[in-house]
Amino acid sequence: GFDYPDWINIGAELTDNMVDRGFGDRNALVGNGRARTYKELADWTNRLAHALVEDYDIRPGNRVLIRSANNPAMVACWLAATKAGAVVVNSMPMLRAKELGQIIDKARITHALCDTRLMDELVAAAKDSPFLETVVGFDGTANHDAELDRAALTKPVKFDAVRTGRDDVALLGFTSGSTGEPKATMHFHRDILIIADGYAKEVLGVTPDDVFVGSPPLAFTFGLGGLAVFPLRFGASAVLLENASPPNMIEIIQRHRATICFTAPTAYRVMLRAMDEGADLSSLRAAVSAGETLPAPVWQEWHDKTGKPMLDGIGATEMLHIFITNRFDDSRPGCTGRPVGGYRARIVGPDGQELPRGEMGRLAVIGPIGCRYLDDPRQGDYVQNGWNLTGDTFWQDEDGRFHFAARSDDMIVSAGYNIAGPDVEAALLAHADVVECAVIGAPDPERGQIVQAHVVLAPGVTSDQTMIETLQNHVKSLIAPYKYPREILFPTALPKTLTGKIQRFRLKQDD
Ligand code: 3SK
Repeated sequence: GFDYPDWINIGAELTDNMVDRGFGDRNALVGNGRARTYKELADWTNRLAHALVEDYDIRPGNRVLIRSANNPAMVACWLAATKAGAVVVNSMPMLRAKELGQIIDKARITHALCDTRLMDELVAAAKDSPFLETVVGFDGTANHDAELDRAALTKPVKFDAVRTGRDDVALLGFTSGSTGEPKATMHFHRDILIIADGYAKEVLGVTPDDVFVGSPPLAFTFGLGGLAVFPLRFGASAVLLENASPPNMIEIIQRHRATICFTAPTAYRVMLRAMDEGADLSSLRAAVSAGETLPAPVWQEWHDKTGKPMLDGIGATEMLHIFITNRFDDSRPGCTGRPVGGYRARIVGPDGQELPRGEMGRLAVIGPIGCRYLDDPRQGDYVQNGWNLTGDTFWQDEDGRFHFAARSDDMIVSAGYNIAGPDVEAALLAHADVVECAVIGAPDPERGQIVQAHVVLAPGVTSDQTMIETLQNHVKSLIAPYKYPREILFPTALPKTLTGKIQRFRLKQDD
């Protein structure tokens, strides 16, 4: 089991305590052209925490939204707000006012810390919010030249972190459900330590010499774990990229001799092609793949080229991080592996009964971290008899390894992004020329799935390439651009039940 003191504050745990343990002079975070040691990170977050409390009146339990791309300032704001006892919601820079508004209202956000380059959409969302009182800008570049940075400048470098209980909520991780209604998952201070002392220690064996790199946003708990919690828990370092395109990651892996990479299969494919062109990725000792299923040929080619297995894993925002994974000495193509220490997993049928080995069913998992939705009736769907019922269909082989079969619900997983089809439909329907539409995930060799829209146009409107581009741009202007439909088809009608419900499964079958 995991045995922690009654009082822990994860903000202090990952900074001041690391200095006390002798890591002060080692690099913690690298980004935007600058490296910060653990001592610098501790001082920075303490100054920020003073400013948050003294100048912006943040109190324990306040819900604080952070809006930023991946950079050291975002991590510093997260740790500082946590030191001040806040419950933090990290959010992605691509979200627009409508999506931010949903999060703000659901989590009753009172304060927002925002990279000044990303203010517009947040200010628009704040206008409509009855909860959000204070929006403070910080400088996500290395210049420290924004309101919050100036307030922090003159503050002391020591701060007594709020004495939070190990099972006080520290973090709200947002996930969009298949209905498009976002859900907030609550996570305790101790949960954040458990993902490091469980998965990262047991599976990755992180040492202070490790250098982490990767693409998932810190707003996604996959990224927060892999690019902030895991390195900081073990005195290692992370290189944070605002633009983590595969070519940028390849350049950074070579320049910093990165040892552990967290990304999705699409990026590993590009890395394999880059190796053909001479890229030297030999410093990587762990290639972690999650967020979408890892195709067996990618695993195989990686193994052939590097002599090392890839570590495919499955996690969930509900469970905070990865709970089933391959190991360095037990990894196979087309297989997700075995539960992380402390977790049990099984395959269940429609009534929750355990299915025999080899049969496909819903993946259920139980362990030290479980799903706790904030004020959401869907809690009872996800947790039944103590088991967390993920939305994924798996099967278990005779040796006990788990194998992914399909997503069970309507979520589209494209290049590591979870996209709720109904969100895209709502955006399309806001266009005057769209009469009705249905959005599905269509198989795609590069991205796993792509967003495919079936759109019935108003009479007389021409269904040509210009219309496709018009609708794509329209969606990008309303919701986060990564959700736009890469493929748009123009049927004259949609398949429907007698009661008028659109039959999306029939569109999937037609694919
Ligand atoms: O597999 C996922 O989608 C996931 C979600 C949250 C945290 C970690 C992972 C791998």
